[in-house]
Amino acid sequence: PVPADLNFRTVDLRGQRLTLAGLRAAVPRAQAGTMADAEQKVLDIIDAVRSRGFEALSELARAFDGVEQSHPRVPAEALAQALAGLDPAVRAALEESIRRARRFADAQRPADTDVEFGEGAVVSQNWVPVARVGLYVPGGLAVYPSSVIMNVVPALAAGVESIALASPPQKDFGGLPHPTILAAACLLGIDEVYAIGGAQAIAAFAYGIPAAEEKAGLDPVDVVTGPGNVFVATAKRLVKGVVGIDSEAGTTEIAILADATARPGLVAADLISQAEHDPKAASVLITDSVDLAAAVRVELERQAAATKHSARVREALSGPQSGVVLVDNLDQGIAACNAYAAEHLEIMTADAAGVAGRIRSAGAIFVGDYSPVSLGDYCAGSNHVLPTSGTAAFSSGLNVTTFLRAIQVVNYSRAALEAVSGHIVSLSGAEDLPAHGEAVTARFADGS
Ligand code: HSO
Ligand code: ZN
Repeated sequence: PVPADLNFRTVDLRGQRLTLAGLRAAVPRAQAGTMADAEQKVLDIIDAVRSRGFEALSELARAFDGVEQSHPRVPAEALAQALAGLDPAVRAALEESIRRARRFADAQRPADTDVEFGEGAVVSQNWVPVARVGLYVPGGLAVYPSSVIMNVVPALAAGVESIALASPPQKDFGGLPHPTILAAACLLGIDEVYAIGGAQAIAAFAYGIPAAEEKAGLDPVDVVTGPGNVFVATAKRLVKGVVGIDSEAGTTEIAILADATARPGLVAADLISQAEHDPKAASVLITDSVDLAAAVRVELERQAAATKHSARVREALSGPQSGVVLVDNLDQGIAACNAYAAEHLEIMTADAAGVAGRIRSAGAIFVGDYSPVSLGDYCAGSNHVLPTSGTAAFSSGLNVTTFLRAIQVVNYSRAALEAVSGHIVSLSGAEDLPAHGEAVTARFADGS
């Protein structure tokens, strides 16, 4: 049900000295129940895909996407055709986005390190890409060719050799993913693309699908990444451990920390830009200015009424996950932002860069009036697959290291081992694991 009026709630924290936990509870956030609610449905989907492979995928495509599907692999011709038919302006935009993302991803590659503890005592750390990844690109309420770039570019920069992509089948496009998604994949040289949506795509990547009759199988991957709705985020959480995942990139969130100097029309436009993704999207304004809050409210009413996806936007802004948080001053505002750990945090204050430097938790930070989240969504060079629902407190946005492992390599000479052999024997004795020590002393025994 779409609310008749916009109901952007107010949370007044002024005069309260809240602890981190208190702040976390006070700032609006989607009820923790959302994922638990999705969990049983997602478990059923994962089970079905694991046990019945292609048969389950085609049933799910019929039920969720309304398409008939005998095999989800997108034919090579369809990829080439989509690129040939791509609007030149969109192609130019995708190309610029790719260039920037690539430069930033290349710059993120960590260097291998060697440490020499003495002559002939060398330990190294080598960054090695995973062998195969499965990248998910959403396509429910909107289609996301930009997410193809955000997933694929860091994987390529990491040196991953086998890359598979999945995106939901679209009824209007003959059961294939949206043509702009196929075109973006083709631009990036990705040819293994599947028309599989939601949790079933994550399950297919994690467990693989065995070849059946004449149907080619889908090899399991090592890492699954990509943004998605609550079902995709829940599925990733459930397969974690079987495969690696990036952060939990669920329903979009924007928080804006603004003071009296902020421009209300821009604050409202940015809150609405992310509310447009999903009726469950979160748009939070944190401010020490009652006047700004009032002016933003007026702008939200005006702009939300006029925008294309008005119903969705109004529902998102009116949900319990959205609202304005009033704080005493910027210090309290910064504390609230750090507690909330937004996926996207915009700073619209005097000295925005100084304030941004004091933020400790956010998926990505957008500094000043000319760095809106939309810039990061499409063309900043940064990644838009970012941790949501507070997981920015311990995880990072998608980047090159998502696809790398750090392997430690130990290479000691005889003399270097001998120099520490006494310590090893002492510690192996202390742990009552004498065979550990004997493995070392055996190397120095007579005749060895
Ligand atoms: N804001 C979304 C990404 C996106 N926006 C794609 C538009 N297209 C999650 O960060
Ligand atoms: Zn967006």
